[in-house]
Amino acid sequence: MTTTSLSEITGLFQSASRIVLCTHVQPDGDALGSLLAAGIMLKSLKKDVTLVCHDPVPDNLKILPGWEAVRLPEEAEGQRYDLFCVLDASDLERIGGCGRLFSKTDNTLVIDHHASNTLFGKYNYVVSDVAATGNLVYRLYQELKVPISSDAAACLYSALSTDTGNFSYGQMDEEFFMQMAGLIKAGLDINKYARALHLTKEYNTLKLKSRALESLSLECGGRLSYMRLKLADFAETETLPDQTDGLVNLALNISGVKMCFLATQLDENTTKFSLRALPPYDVAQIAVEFGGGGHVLAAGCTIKLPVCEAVQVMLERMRRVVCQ
Ligand SMILES: [Mn+2]
Repeated sequence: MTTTSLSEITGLFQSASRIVLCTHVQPDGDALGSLLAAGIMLKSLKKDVTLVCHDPVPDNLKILPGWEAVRLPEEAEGQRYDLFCVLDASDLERIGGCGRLFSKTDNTLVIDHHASNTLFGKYNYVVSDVAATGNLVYRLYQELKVPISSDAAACLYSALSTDTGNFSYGQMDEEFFMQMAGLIKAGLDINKYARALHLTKEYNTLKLKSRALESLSLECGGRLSYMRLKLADFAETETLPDQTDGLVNLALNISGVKMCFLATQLDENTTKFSLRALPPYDVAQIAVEFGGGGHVLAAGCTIKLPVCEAVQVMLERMRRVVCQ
C-alpha cells in the first residue's frame, strides 16, 4: 500500500492555513473522536479549522468536547480551503454530501485505518494495522509535538475504545496501550467517559434490544443463530431501524455460535441483514451474493422479500456453510 509518510503529512498541515476536517456519514466514536481531536491539534497550531460531517452528531456522542463546532457540508461551502482532510472513511462515498467540497479542493488528504481504503486522496496516510483512526491522530500529535489536552484525550479515548469494542478486539498492541497511558497522563477522566460512551443506553434502545432477544433462535445444534426485528418492534418501542447498531453481536456472542444474522424489516418487501461470523468463516462472500458487502467477519446486505421469507432464504444459505 503506497501511502504518504508521517513527516510529509505534518508538513501538509504546517503549510496550510485554512483546513477542512471531515469524517464519514453516521459518525461513530472513532470518526467523531478523531475529527475533534485533530481539530483541537490544528487549532493549537493557530490554523483556521472547519469541521464537517454529512450527518448531525448523534446524541450519545454529544458528551465529546467541541462537538458543537461540527458543520453540515452546505454550511462550509462557498469558501476556499488549502487542505481537505478526511478521517476514518475508506472511500469517497463514505463522506456523503461532503464529497462536493472535497472535489473542489486541490490538496486532499486521507487518514484512515481500513484495509479496504481506495486511497482516494491526493495524499493518503492509510495504516491498516492500527485499531482506530484515533491511533493515527495520536501519532500526528507526537510528530507535531503538540501536547494532548484533557479535551483531546477524551476524544482520542472515544476513538480507541469504540473501535476495539471497549478494549475487546482489534489491534491492541504495545503502541496502543502506550497511547492509552498517554491519554491518562493528559488528564482523561476515563470513568466518566467509559460510562457515557459504553455503559449508558437510551431507554427505548434497551427496549428494542429486549425485542431482538425475544426473537433469538438457534439452529444447527447451536452453531447458527439469528434474530429479527419487525416494523411493529420499532413502532412499539419508538425506535428507528438505525438504532440497531451492535445488536447483531448479541447473537454472535453465544457459546458455540459460529455465524449469525440480524434481519431488520425496512418495509413490507425489504429486509436488511447484518451478518457476523467467527474465523474461519466468511460472511462477506454471502453478503456479496445478495448484492451487499463488508468484511470477512462482519458484513451486510438487503433482500427484497417480506421479512419471514427473507429470513428463510438467509437461513438456508448459512446452513450450507455452518451445518456440515
Ligand atoms: Mn475507525
